[in-house]
Amino acid sequence: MDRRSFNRRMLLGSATVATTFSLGPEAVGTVKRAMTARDGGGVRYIKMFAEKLKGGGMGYGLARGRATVPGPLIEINEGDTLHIEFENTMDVEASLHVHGLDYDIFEDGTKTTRSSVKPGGKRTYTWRTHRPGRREDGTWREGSAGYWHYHDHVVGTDHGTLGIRKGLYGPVIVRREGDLLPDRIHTIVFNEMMINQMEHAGPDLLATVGERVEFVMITHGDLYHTFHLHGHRWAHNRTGLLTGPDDPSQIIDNRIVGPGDSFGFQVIAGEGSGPGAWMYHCHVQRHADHGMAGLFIVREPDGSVPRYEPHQH
Ligand SMILES: [Cu+2]
Repeated sequence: MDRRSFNRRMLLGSATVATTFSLGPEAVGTVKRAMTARDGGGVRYIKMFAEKLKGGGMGYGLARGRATVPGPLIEINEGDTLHIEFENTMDVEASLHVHGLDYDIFEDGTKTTRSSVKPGGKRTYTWRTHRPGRREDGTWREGSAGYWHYHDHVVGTDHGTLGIRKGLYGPVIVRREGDLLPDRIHTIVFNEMMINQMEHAGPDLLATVGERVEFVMITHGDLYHTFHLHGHRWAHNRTGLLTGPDDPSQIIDNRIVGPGDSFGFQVIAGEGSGPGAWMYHCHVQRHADHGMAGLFIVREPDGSVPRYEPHQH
């Protein structure tokens, strides 16, 4: 197959061609099945460190000296319990506060519940999750599955305002059994006028055409924004995916987001639109003009990205 026909067929979204690409010619004719999340119910242990970064920032990391902004992705399944041994290596009190999950009152990462950690101190936070199900009164109870996030709640003020501004936040994904697993995950955090703590430009996010790419989008700070992605769209529901032909969810490519919000979705990179350096940005014009924009770089299978070439006459 020459490259031109290969790419054209890739762009039509044929699962068979995707299999050809990933497994080789002998797999032609087989159907690629997306991997799905398993049921939870496990108990997991991780370590988390809060650290000062060069340049005055702060970040969370899974090991000493490895802090990043955003902090590390925590990915668990509904039913799982997570114990986090948290160590504060900084010279100011810090904490871990999570959205969306279950935790006891003395685990919420605030000073009022004495669940913050002194400089140089340690403590364990326990986060639990639950599957959806029926309550005893017959009403339906939601499950924990969702695109959530964690952040500091004590640095600077009793609401962690300075900690968040300096980078103490990160993504949490709780998956439901059967949820589709992506080929790659990108986290985008709007924080004041920054994207992932970068001023005047967001990070380049890479993918290869045909990959299932998951975005986790979180907002912090004092401003409201809109998140827009070029050339791709998603469903306005828990997963960002339609469950079938009768799913009434609205399809969108632009979503208003405010402080403390988080959501996520999956796209097939370049589906229907092809490879290219697709822009993502805040659609508040003043914010975009300030530099709240980055590129979702969808490469050809050979790694190249189509460039704009002016026509020669
Ligand atoms: Cu904005």
